[in-house]
Amino acid sequence: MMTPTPTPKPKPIASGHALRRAPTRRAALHAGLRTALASVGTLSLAGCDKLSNTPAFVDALKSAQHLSHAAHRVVAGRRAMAQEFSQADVAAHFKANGTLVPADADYQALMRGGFKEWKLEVAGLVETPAAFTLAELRAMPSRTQITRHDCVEGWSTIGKWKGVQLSHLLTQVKPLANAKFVVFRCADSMDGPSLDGRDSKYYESVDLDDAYHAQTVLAYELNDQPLPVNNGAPLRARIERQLGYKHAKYLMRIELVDSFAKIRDGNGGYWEDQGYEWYAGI
Ligand SMILES: Nc1nc2c(c(=O)[nH]1)N[C@H]1C(S)=C(S)[C@@H](COP(=O)(O)O)O[C@H]1N2
Ligand SMILES: [Mo]
Repeated sequence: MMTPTPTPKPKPIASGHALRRAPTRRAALHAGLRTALASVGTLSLAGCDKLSNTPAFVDALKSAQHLSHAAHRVVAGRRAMAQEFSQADVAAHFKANGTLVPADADYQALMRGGFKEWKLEVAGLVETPAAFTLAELRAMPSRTQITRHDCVEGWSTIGKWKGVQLSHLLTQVKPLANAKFVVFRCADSMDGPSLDGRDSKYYESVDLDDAYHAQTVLAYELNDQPLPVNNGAPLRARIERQLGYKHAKYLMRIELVDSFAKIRDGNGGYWEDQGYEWYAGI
């Protein structure tokens, strides 16, 4: 059976919140590229010009996100693996993007302390909420994988990640029967430290298929080194079957929820609230 997916709700950037900052260059770039990518997808179907003139066909294109989510489920199944590469494919330098060093005071303090005081909270719809130190996470069974990171801005980098499978943590905290999504809460504010008092921290979410997927790891190493701050230290998510913006860096808390309708603008992620697709399948 298909899991229910949130309806994609494209909407204008920066709508609603009078004090919200103007769209950044990055937001515009991300949005522009998505439009470009979408039209490439449409072009490959342009031969079917009779079809493409019918309103039903246009509607079908509009629901492409839904189809791609469904197709992943039906054709590939929940266990389909993202491609893994060999050591020789690993790029000399893994590009960093988005926040490079969170300016937030609480993160800065943790960073100065070498993340010894940092803990990952796991809470929400679980039987036994817990918090894990980095040392505790490192002592758990680990998975190492060499994968290609694809950013919506049009670049890719192959890197080697080591971390604990999210499924391992979930098994420990025991999600309740009504839990449907995992929400990742990050340390970095996207609008500078609380411009208007509104929470602007980066966040993301996945469904339980991706949460329990073998390649979904919370990574503390990149290319055999402790995860650099630029790439999300001390811990970042790897969601290998989806685009770069799903891979939340600077993890602070993980919440099991039954819906993200009441979280921030209700679209399941920072970029999703700016109009991106929630399901960013590659
Ligand atoms: N917390 C946080 N996570 C984030 C981002 C961010 O700005 N903040 N940017 C996202 C985007 S758009 C990409 S492409 C990747 C970049 O990861 P990297 O810096 O390791 O290349 O992180 C994603 N996760
Ligand atoms: Mo990205």
